[in-house]
Amino acid sequence: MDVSIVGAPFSGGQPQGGVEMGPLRLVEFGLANQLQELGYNVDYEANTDLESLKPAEDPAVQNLKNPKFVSSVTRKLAGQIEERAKQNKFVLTLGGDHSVALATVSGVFAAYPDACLIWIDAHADINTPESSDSGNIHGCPLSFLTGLSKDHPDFAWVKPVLKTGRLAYIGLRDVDDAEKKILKENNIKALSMHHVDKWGIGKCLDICMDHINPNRDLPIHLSFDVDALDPTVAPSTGTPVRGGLTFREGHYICEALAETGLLVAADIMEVNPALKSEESVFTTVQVGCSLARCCLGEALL
Ligand code: DIR
Ligand code: MN
Ligand code: MN
Ligand code: MN
Repeated sequence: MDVSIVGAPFSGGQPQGGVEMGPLRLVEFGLANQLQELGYNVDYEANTDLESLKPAEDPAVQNLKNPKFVSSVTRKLAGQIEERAKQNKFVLTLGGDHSVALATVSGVFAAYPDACLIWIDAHADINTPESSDSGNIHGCPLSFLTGLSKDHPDFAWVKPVLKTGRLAYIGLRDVDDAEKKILKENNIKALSMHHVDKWGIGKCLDICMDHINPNRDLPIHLSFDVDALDPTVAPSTGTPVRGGLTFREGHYICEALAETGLLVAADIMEVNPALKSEESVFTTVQVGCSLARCCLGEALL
């Protein structure tokens, strides 16, 4: 399989600058060459022109900040991702903040309508415009993608491609009250760090897969927010939360999904090279690259 790396150098879904430098740092670290060494043909679209989509004025609409900028960037990236997925390429999207999942899930599910989504994150990212306290769109993509939010004018283009029964989470530990209600009411498989402690990462992933991919025959999309990892493992990220996944637990998820042979796309999101020390940035970029390689089978014997 060929791999298409799609850079998403974008920070408009949240207030902290720097996360738009994530993709370039991951690529400068050697990610494309590393994947070539695993035997893949690799192409890379850097998308260095996203700033040109920034409107002169972009006031909050229904409480969401930068709606026009986020919408036009994610809409553009969704088209690129769909095109590559339809060419049977493994699409590896590098964030950028997690609002970019509006693009990755829209694009991947346009190519694979029966896919399922595994979301690795400290946060549930399923706020509606109404429920979001922050107004940051990186906390909302899943409410649009599942159709739980549907009347925001700037996101009318986002189709409800994701059934709630095809979504599962691992790593949660900072979930808003309104999001807890949404997860419960929609019966979404949501495993927190408590479940990882209780059952171990292997059983947690099996439980998720039994729910969203019971016959192990559906394509899988992984969206990995590096803040799912413990801040000691991935310090340079915008909203770190203590008590996260270990280095091995994070890698296990990627390795086990690669092992299924069903993984068709992965997102490595929220690497912010402007935060913390240069050593922290190195650690975070290094782990981001290593997760991506494991998604593509590096650790399989
Ligand atoms: C919070 C934090 N739930 C929000 N979300 C974050 O802003 O909606 N997501 N940090 O990654
Ligand atoms: Mn996230
Ligand atoms: Mn997060
Ligand atoms: Mn946030």
